[in-house]
Amino acid sequence: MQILFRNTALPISFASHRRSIIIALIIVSCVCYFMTVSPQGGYLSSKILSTERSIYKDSTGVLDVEQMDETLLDLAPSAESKPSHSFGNIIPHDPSTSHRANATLLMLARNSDLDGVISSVEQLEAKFNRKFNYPWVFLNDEPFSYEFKRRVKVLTNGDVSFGLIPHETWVQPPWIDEERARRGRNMLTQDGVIYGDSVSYRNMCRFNSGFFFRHELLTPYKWYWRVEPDVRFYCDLEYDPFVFMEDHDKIYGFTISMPEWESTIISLWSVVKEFILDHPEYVSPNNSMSFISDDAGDSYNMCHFWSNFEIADMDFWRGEAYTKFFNYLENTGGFYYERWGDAPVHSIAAALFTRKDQLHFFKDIGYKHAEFSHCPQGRQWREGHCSCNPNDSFDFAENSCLRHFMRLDDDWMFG
Ligand SMILES: Nc1nc2c(ncn2[C@@H]2O[C@H](COP(=O)(O)OP(=O)(O)OP(=O)(O)O)[C@@H](O)[C@H]2O)c(=O)[nH]1
Ligand SMILES: *[C@@H]1O[C@H](CO)[C@@H](O)[C@H](O)[C@H]1NC(C)=O
Ligand SMILES: *[C@@H]1O[C@H](CO)[C@@H](O)[C@H](O)[C@H]1NC(C)=O
Ligand SMILES: *[C@@H]1O[C@H](CO)[C@@H](O)[C@H](O)[C@H]1NC(C)=O
Ligand SMILES: [Mg+2]
Repeated sequence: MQILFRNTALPISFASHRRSIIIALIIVSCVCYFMTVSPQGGYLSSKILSTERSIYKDSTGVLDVEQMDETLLDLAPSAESKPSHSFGNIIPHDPSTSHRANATLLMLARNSDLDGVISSVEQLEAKFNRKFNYPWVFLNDEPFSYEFKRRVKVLTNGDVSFGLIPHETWVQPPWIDEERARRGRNMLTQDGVIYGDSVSYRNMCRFNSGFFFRHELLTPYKWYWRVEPDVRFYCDLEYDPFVFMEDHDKIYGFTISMPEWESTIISLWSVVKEFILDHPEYVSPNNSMSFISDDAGDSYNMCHFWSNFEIADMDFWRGEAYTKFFNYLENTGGFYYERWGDAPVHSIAAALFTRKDQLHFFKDIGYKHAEFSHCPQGRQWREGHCSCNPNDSFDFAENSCLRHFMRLDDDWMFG
């Protein structure tokens, strides 16, 4: 099953070999169509289709299983779930199946995260991706073990790739003054800040801030959904959030927002302000400054989108504004001298360099990371069959930044 849904497009080099096959398949499809105009509907049609599939395969003997299944799926991409009439159309017009976004699911993980990885993938597959079959990309600063790949690949029908992170985009750069970095780590450790003394956590934050979207396994894609080990997805998602983002001209989607530990980003805001002064041209006239500042940009209020969940447009990170912004931050060494997180870095950029209507609160996606969750309310909770307690949602917490996001609506226009 691993390979069945891998490609929906015919590779051009196979096209001529397949012409006669396609003609034969059109005939098969027509036969299916007439056979399935029957009271039993879709279930019967898929049974017949799979029978036809194997008959056809036996009678040609030249195609391997992978090619065969891809070809059939081109013509009937939703054989299991859609009513029979779609088979008569050859190219189905159902909008839920005919358009897929240029998107991937993404997880950074260690081999030792395997149990948590399986748990997260299992849930996202069951709640969403079983119907959409988006590919997964897993990245690691060390090679994934055979066992890791074997256990993860089996969880999805989508394509799965496992990538190694280039050394120079992961480790502390040689120009960083290690003595100064060590003083910074000691200071945070004394303050009792989580991961205060961790270099690998800093590597991770810097990689997620400036490099993941340039990894060769991600450059083929525009959209990503970031997933972490050991998160929870509470609700069924019946629509495609990537297509939603595309159709509504969105750039960045989140579920939970909260304040950052101030001591991890002591100098970040002053660097941001310098950047804005140097490059006012990148700041959107309809920015979300009031999400990240309570005094019109003088100081940072620490609010950020919690980046362990992100559905976003990598072309924004790859664009001129963010590229210059990241390089500006990188050159200060703040990722190592302090402990700048990818969450405030992403959030500040998304708030300043996009229009506020390009940020999206996925209030219908029930999600939990560590001890914080977002649970949909009312109709969305019922229709999503959500397993979370709607009363237990970080949205209502004193230190949630959701009200800062909501007040963007009040400023002017829409959110
Ligand atoms: N390959 C690799 N992945 C890492 C490393 N450190 C963190 N990650 C991954 O980066 C993401 C964030 O790391 P976490 O340790 O979960 O950090 P966090 O979410 O801020 O903190 P928690 O509340 O502990 O989850 C997760 O997907 C981790 O699996 C590392 O050293 N190597
Ligand atoms: C997907 O998006 C990436 C990044 O924008 C782009 O380079 C690539 O050509 C796109 N692929 C398709 C099939 O549109
Ligand atoms: C900003 O919002 C205003 C008010 O809705 C709108 O008229 C204007 O076109 C927007 N500007 C940009 C650059 O999007
Ligand atoms: C949620 O809170 C309300 C009011 O406090 C209470 O009446 C209700 O029973 C709670 N629901 C659940 C599912 O806990
Ligand atoms: Mg985590």
